[in-house]
Amino acid sequence: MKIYFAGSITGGRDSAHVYPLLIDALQRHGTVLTEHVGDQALDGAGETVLDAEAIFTRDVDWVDEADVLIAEVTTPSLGVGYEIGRAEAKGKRILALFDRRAERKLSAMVRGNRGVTTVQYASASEAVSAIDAFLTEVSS
Ligand code: 6IA
Repeated sequence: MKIYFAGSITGGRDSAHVYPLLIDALQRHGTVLTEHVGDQALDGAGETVLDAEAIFTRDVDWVDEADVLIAEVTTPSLGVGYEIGRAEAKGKRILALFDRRAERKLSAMVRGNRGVTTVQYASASEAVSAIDAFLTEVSS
């Protein structure tokens, strides 16, 4: 299974500490195309090797190639919102994970979207369990 992991970069790295744990869990189910999103050295300036157009083209191709998209949506991100919308338009299964301990409210465009499975977790292990349940269901 090819998995697109989406998480905030330019939107802010406030939730980035949890991304590697989620990526580890995803790697037990398949190939994660976007492991770099969890790179703790990546700051809000994003990748410096590629220009913005190259990043966009590559990421859109990967969304289209992926079987599923898993998005960590606690820190709001234009890029993650775009990727969710594109994955939905392409008929992909989508899981959105939101940390309900955060002092934020999740956008109705995710929360109210029946095309997105949303799980509001209260610990990293709850988020990992949600990933395991979702991907087991998707691949059955
Ligand atoms: O709007 P955001 O940057 O928070 O969007 C994050 C999402 O878009 C992630 O899920 C990535 O897949 C993708 N993305 C956005 N920017 C980048 C990036 N560098 N490098 C890799 N993936 C990205 C941004 C550099 C830019 C300032 C020129």
